[in-house]
Amino acid sequence: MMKDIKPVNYGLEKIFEGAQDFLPLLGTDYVEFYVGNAKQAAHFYKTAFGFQSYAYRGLETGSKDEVSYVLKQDKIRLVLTTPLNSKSPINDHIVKHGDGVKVIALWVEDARKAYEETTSRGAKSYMEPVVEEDEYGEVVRAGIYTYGETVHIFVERKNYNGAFLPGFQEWKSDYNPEPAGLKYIDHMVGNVGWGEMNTWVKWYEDVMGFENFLSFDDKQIHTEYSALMSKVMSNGNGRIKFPINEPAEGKKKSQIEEYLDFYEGSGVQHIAVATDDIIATVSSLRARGVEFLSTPPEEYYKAVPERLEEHSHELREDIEKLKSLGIMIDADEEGYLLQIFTKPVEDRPTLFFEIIQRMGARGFGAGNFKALFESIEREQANRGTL
Ligand code: TYF
Ligand code: FE
Repeated sequence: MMKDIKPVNYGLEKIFEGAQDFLPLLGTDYVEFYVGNAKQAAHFYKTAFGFQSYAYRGLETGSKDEVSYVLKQDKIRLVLTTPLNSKSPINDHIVKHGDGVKVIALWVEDARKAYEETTSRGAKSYMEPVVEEDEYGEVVRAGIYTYGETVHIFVERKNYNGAFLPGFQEWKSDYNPEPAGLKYIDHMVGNVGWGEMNTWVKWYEDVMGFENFLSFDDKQIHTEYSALMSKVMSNGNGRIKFPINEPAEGKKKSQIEEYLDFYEGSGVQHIAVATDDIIATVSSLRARGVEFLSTPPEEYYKAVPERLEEHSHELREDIEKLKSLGIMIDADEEGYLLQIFTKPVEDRPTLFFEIIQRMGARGFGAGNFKALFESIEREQANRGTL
């Protein structure tokens, strides 16, 4: 008998008990990018990834120094912000890092308490609690720094029913490409400098009450040329998962070092977004011009049945179809998962996206690491940065 397995969204049950109760997190509220040209970036995320116009602030709404476009697809909200003049401190971020993620915003019941609990445990303040209000209600936000210049903003929405946040207006557009089936953010990965991974693991434990629920060392994550280490941090209800990577010694330059060189410091490496139909999603994204890493070689697909072991018979999707789209397949004790990675979405080889469909598996595709890193190294070789 075939087990009835469906795409799953973990994070609806407690995965560990304990100290995390000081910082209950309801989910990812939004992800904000600082970019050189938000108008064009918004067009790209609509056209290529199927995001929908949602909210806006700019000159027309009284925002004189910055413009932000908010895009939405199911539970995912992206904010694209650009400066309107040379005075804005956002310029410095863009000069140093290029386009990239500045804010990982977390949805909380009590933003003041989240700020107090984390700063009293050693977090560096980014923004003291502020109450923002308009005719649609009230939002409280506060922020702390994490790795590099990246920040977490705690967002408390007290029955707020305006467009996104006070200061924004609804953004209605005549151009509304079809969504691509992206549902929610599964995880967001940070790259940190040499020897800094455990510092940030401890920071997420001590300051945020997270736990290290999976680890990969350089013995597991390496190719002929390069290596890296990764530890996955999770909050108590599993809704927020942040793997942290650091480079490890190899014969050539690892992708993590390449990122750190081009981002000029630690930052967000990839955003993994979940779909419950990866074949439809990836077909649509490819047709819209999203570029993915090169497809793993023939031997990779030949080895799928042995990699999946007892989960092999659960595979719903046609391997030939997955292969034609370049989608990778891995399994752990609980089920299988399907995943694929885009090329970097800006000219610096920094941030990229992962598309993931979990069919029971809670892991991160460790069985795919070798094929994945070899694909990344083919790109690095083309860029002359391997
Ligand atoms: O998030 C993860 O752990 C997987 C695999 O540089 C991965 O998506 C790990 C490291 C990396 C790229 C992908
Ligand atoms: Fe990932």
